Amino acid sequence: MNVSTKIARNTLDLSSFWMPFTANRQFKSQPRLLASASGMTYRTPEGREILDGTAGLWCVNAGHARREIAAAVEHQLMTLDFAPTFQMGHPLAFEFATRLAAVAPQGLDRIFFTGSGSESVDTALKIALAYHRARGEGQRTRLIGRERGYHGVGFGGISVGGIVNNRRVFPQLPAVDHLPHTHDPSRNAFTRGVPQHGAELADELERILALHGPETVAAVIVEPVAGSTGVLVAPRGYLEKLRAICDKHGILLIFDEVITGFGRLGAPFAAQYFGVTPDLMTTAKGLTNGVIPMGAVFASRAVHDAFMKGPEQLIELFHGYTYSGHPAACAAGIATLDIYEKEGLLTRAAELSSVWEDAAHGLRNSAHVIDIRNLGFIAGIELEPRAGAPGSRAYEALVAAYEAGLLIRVTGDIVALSPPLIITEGEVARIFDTLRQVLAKIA
Ligand code: PXG
Repeated sequence: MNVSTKIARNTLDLSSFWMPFTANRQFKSQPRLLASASGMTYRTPEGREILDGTAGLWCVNAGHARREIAAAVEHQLMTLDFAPTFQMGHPLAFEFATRLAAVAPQGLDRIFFTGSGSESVDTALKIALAYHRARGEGQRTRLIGRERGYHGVGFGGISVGGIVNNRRVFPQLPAVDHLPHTHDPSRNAFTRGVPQHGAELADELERILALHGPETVAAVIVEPVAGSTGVLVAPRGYLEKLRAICDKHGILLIFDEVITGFGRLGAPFAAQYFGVTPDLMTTAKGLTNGVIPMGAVFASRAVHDAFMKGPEQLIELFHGYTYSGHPAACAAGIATLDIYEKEGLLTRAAELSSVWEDAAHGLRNSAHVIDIRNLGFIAGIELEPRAGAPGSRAYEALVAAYEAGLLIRVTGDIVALSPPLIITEGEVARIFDTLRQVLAKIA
């Protein structure tokens, strides 16, 4: 047992760490700690096993403690720990980009590295604006997001995002509008996989474009499956319609694949799953199996090549991060891709998705459940909110699940599940059996 697993809860000072997206005082009065992890399983400091139903935060797609990744990172740190990528280069960044281009949706083979999903989103929005400027259409300054969208916490991301609590306190980019969200329980409740109803909601884009003038719009950004706001799957035909409307008006389409990328739906990316190719795609999380922070924006040749004009000694895009293409992150990413390829993980969710789907929908008659949604290795289980106390029931489910040995995520009164892609059929059953018992126990 290593040092961290020996730290008992009551000997640890919790006061200095200001925790992100957490009710700090509530947490610190009743902490839930994870001290080590391997494969599908976390362990608490006391050594209790917690089955990882969420791949950490939708990121540990190849499972925990992968020796190959750790070895690659250690080797890289002792070979080249850091090197700038501004006006300099190191081999691994080029190698990783080439490897990513090979699994990318057709044509999205120009890769810009970032440090996180939020940075990927802000990078993609800036590339879209600069792309139009480079083509002599600098009047295209407007960005369109969607209600209930989550695109991280940068000022760009919260502006195009559609989560009210993430927006209300902070100033927004000035020229942004939002599509309506696609969640329609009156027609789509308990849908297995892609919902049948709602493609017509994409037509709202035409209305928004008519209002602002389509020639003022730079880009539309959506998640193919909204994760953070509770597993909202794009309805059948919806993404195709967005693609067609963007093409008609010369607007770039951005898919935010921070969650759906790297095998979550049973294809390498949602673009391939849905058969719709965006112009820009944002990723992070599963890019490095979550173990070293990194993001990447995939751009089409057309977008990239629009910048490669003018005098060759001039910087084409005034944007980048100290950690763009960090050597240790590239090493982790290449080792992660090796695992994904060797173990077939980028398509494994397709093989087991019916097992996952049946198990998820097996909760249909469980206590409090008012909707179940799923795609690939994602499930959303919506609970009836308590009158006057929205979110309290799901929060209690989170606490009870942790006590019962299962890690879940909750958002509002929705339970979200997204296990590592290495999950076995037995572990799928365990997740939903445990959750059924948890739901039966809470009021
Ligand atoms: N876009 C999408 C679609 C995301 O889901 C981000 C951007 C931002 O990524 P970073 O790396 O900056 O956090 C995300 C992040 C949850 C949860 O429980 C989801 C995210 C992060 C934390 C929790 O739903 N997604």
